[in-house]
Amino acid sequence: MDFSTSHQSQCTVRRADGRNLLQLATSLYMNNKMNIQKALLALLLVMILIGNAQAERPNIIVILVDDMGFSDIGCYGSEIPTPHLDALAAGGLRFKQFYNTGRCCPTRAALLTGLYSHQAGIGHMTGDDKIPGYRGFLNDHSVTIGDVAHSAGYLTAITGKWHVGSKDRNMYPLAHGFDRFYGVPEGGGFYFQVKKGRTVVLNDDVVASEEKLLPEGWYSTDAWTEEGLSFVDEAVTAGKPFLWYLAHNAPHFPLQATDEDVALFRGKYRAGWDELSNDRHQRQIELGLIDESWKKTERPATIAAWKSLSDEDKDRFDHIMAVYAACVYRMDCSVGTLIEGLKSRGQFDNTLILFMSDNGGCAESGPKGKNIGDPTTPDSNWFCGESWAWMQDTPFRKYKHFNHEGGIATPLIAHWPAGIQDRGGWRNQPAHLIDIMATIVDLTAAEYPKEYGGETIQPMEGVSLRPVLNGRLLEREVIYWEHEGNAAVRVDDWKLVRLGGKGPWELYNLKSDRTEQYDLASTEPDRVKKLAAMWSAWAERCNVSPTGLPRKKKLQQRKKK
Ligand SMILES: [Ca+2]
Repeated sequence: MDFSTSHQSQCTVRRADGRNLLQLATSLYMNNKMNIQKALLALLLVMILIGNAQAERPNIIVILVDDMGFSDIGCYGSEIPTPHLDALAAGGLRFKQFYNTGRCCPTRAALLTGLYSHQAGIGHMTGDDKIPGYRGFLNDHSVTIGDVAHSAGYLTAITGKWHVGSKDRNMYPLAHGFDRFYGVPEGGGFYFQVKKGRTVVLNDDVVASEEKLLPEGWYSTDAWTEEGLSFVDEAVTAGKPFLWYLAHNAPHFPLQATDEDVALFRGKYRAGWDELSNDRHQRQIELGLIDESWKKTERPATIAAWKSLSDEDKDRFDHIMAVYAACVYRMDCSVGTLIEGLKSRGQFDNTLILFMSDNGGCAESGPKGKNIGDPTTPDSNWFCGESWAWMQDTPFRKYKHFNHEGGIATPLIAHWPAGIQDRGGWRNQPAHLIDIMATIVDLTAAEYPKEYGGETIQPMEGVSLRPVLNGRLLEREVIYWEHEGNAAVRVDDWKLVRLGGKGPWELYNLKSDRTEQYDLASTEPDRVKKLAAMWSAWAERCNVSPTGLPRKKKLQQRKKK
């Protein structure tokens, strides 16, 4: 698809509209022999019309993908073809240093509320540890982007994976500011057919469950996109702008894809993770994403050298990665459906599309990965595992769960023809999911509430990305992380990070060492002390357990006392 050509034609239409209005005013004057006063009035009307068109608030689509590594799309170095995302990048911006929280539920909580996830009650997953930072659902002292955009007159919709509380309907999207919902309240976990413990819900109605199966040919990635476009139709009919949070479960395990899509990639991964990771790294350097001087993270000792594997193992691993690539490829195809859907509805030019992943590559299931059953059918359970996750996070250290760059760094593409002038540019400003709420408040001209539903609402933690979209600097002081005891704080180019609640602090200068290879903690003890004190004060302020998730055993002991 030649996106740049289509995009230019969109801009031409906008300019032609303005010219046509001017021509109309002139011809009215000439043909009807209007007096000067009437002509001036007509011109004034034209100027007001043009002014209104330019000031029109944008639609906003936030696309979040699940468990996708930093280097898994073409415009961030991948060999997986992602032409539609690449086209968005070419027509918009890519961020080099955008961050998530390192895990599914906390990322969703931070994105939705503009708070650090512990402040919203989701420091871990959806289990309830009965303490404020770790309740497992969005608390009453937070509002969502749905609440805020709805209050500003937007139609608000979510499709796909919710996963921020589902024990009762008060935790569902419609109770959190969304007008429309089509997706899975309990999380993702399937592509072809609803699995045990999950439901597919339309607004508040269960439309698929174990007892009421999905139709033959249903595929989650396509369904989230197609149903979302029907919500766009509703907004267009109502004459409202829309906010659409499109939360894919792809490419999270269990990896499942059609025969046709898997066949596109089968055999392509026989080159192995050593060679393909190097290829990705080289492309990242050529793209200007990664500095050549940063040392690429070496293959951990837990992962076998590709050349040491038997032919049988190579074939097995090739098949696993082919299924993962098929999931990413199909997700990109759905972005193509989205783009075409917006264009055919005349909504493409003034829509801000943001694309990101909720955490880094997933090493769960260990270096061997998992391949149970046939991945082209619902009853299968395939995982990439650590070996491919290392390649997916090229050139960074660690994976999902961790606060090293491999866990928390994600692509961020921002595309908005009417609002972003720089086509194909890079942005190097560090930014975080907490900034999405502030950006939405800014662009929708909403008022972020101090009180909501009779409860006090915590102030937003993030800053609007609007300045950086047009080349100005963000006023950013510090970003914090904590998940399962893994923790980090970043101020300017300095990052303090640890592995686990008891791990020693490591210190890196990300300008000279983004890949976190040279720990400067022992040579900069004062800086370590200062940043660690900042982290502790943040943990105290934001309901973060200082050494990680409080274990149930400890809670039980506390109850006995
Ligand atoms: Ca995830």
